Amino acid sequence: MNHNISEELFIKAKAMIPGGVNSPVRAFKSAGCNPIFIEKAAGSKIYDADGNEYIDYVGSWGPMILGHCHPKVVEAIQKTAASGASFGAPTALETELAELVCAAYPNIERIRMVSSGTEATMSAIRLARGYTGRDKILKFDGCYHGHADSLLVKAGSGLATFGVPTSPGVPADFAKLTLTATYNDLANVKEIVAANKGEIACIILEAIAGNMGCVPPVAGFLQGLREICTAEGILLIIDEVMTGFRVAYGGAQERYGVRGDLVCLGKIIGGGLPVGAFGGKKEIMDSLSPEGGIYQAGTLSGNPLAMSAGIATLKLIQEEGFYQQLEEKSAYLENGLQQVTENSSVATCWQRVGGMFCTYFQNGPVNNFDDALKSDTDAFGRYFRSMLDQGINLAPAQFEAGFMSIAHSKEDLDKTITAVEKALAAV
Ligand code: KE4
Repeated sequence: MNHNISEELFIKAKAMIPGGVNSPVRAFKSAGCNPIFIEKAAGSKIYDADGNEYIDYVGSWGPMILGHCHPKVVEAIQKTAASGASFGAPTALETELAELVCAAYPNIERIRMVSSGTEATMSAIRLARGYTGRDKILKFDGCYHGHADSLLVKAGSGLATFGVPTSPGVPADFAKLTLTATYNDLANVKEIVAANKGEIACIILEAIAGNMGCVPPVAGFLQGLREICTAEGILLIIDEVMTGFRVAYGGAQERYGVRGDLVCLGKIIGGGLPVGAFGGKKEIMDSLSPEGGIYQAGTLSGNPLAMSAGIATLKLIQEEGFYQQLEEKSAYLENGLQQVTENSSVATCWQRVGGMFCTYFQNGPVNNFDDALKSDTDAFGRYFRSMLDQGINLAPAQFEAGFMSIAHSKEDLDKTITAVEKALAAV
């Protein structure tokens, strides 16, 4: 494939934008090649600046569950834009999207819109701290909840239960308030909670960890966290920015039957436009300004354009049979890939929940971040580049999830399966 124009655009971008991208993963560093610059998209396809066509399994990192440029979503955005993009004042559209989301999540009695997943989790954590009067939080290694300071933290060394920054610019004293545990390890959570009794405001997790590939919760893990939080007065924050409306209309909480005290959402509820949200029990949410004293705000929070895209998207995906179709497409791809990989000498492990999935380059299984780190990331890079060259756009990093859309056709899936066979030979 010819990428001359993308290469030129990358050089120009790097002259103005750090790394040439507005979000690091887009730079393809983990893929071992320069990024493609996208010019347009439609359905399951994206098209780069050189006119190359790709079957897209990134889908803007999850939002494009309907496929790109769904006519009804485009129409909703165009119609709203003709009346004004943003007013900095309340609109009925915000309440309409709030009603749709709350109808899908019985544990969300009140919800506030923001403009990114990071804002949603950052705000939920401040709310949990203000509501409980406690300062410490607990997260899981390998889970990503956006780039707020409290969340760019990893386990401290040795027996230290406090966290240390994963990024320069996060004060050590701040990171110390973030405890980190091993995903899917309830015993580890119990020992950390016991060592910090009465001091933890919240436990935050991805109910399906989509930022270390695709790691489902083991049986009893979510329920165990729920019981610990209830017993200890800790708020359980379930970050469904990625899984919300992805693995079921009611997200991972519908799938696994465990309810958080607070829920964070994003991606699909914006239909590709900037929307995040956090919500939960009225008693907790009403602690937020202007009702309560916990401050949280945003100029473009709930803006009409983004609300319109989200409303149009949720109305379409709540239609009868949508998730059954998505499951059938995802299972078809999985079965095809399993057959191909069974005949390959390359060690791979495929993990999937609904329309999100990951191919790990190792034998697996992957139940936590330490497991995920055993993957052969060089092999992933060679595989990724071969798939891209064959017109398949995968998530450009081993520790990311891929996403199915309802627009992917059987022809797309068959082409993908064939491409995998050739790509594994290149690994
Ligand atoms: P944003 O601030 O990027 O909108 O959302 C942060 C976030 C929060 N919670 C979860 C579970 C998430 O997956 C994310 C963001 N996901 C990544 C993809 N792994 C976004 C891609 C990127 O950073 O460019």
